[in-house]
Amino acid sequence: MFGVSVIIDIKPILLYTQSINSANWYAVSERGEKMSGLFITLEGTDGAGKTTQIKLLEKYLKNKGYEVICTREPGGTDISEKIRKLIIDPENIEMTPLTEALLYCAARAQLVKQLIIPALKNGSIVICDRFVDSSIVYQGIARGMGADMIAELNKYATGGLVPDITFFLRLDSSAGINRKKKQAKLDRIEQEKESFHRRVFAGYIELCKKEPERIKAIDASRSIDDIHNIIISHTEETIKKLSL
Ligand code: ATM
Repeated sequence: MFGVSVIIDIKPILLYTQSINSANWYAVSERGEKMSGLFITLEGTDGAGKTTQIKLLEKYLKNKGYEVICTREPGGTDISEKIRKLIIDPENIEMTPLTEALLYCAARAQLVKQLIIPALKNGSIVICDRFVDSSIVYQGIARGMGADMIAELNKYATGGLVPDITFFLRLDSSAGINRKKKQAKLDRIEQEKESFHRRVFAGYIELCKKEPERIKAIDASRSIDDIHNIIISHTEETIKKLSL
């Protein structure tokens, strides 16, 4: 149904996919099989409103007759949800940055293999709350592990899968965390100092500049309806552009 872009660091696969149709890039599995779904991710600092927008987009696309699968990171499968608990547990204060980065990768590897790739092969639209970009900004930039190293690690975890569209809900980091603080007990990552969340925000801005084609930044202080309309218009545009 759709063309899906993917960056895979294996040249023969890229050549193979390009030769199928030189006008479009197709998502391919690790073995180079073509996929026909659409992969959308939402990113942002905590409290930016991703969950609300995912629900609205899901409803909109389902009403249009698309098969839609919503998932989240870390999580989305039984195994990945168990890993999530381990990562965000406030008691795990001894967790090293490398352990944390690898656990996010492990949860992601399971989700990609078990749920995302099969759904994309099936022609579904997959909407994922966070993906590799989160690791690049939280672990790579805010924790200081290095964006390139984290990106490289994640290529192994995902087989090189890259979303077709990423919506970055841009909300100043302290505003987001303040919203969260009013809600409930904070998890291990939310408990990080304000300077950490500021680095996350700056990391996202950097990433947006690096990949303006894929990442669409939206001012998250706008109304829910405004944001939803921007998201659906961009999604429709991408569906049209990539449709086969
Ligand atoms: P959610 O609150 O969006 O479900 O994500 C859990 C936390 O994990 C979130 N914390 N805050 N603030 C962001 C963080 N996270 C990473 O640090 N790296 C990642 O790769 C992902 C997917 C999430």
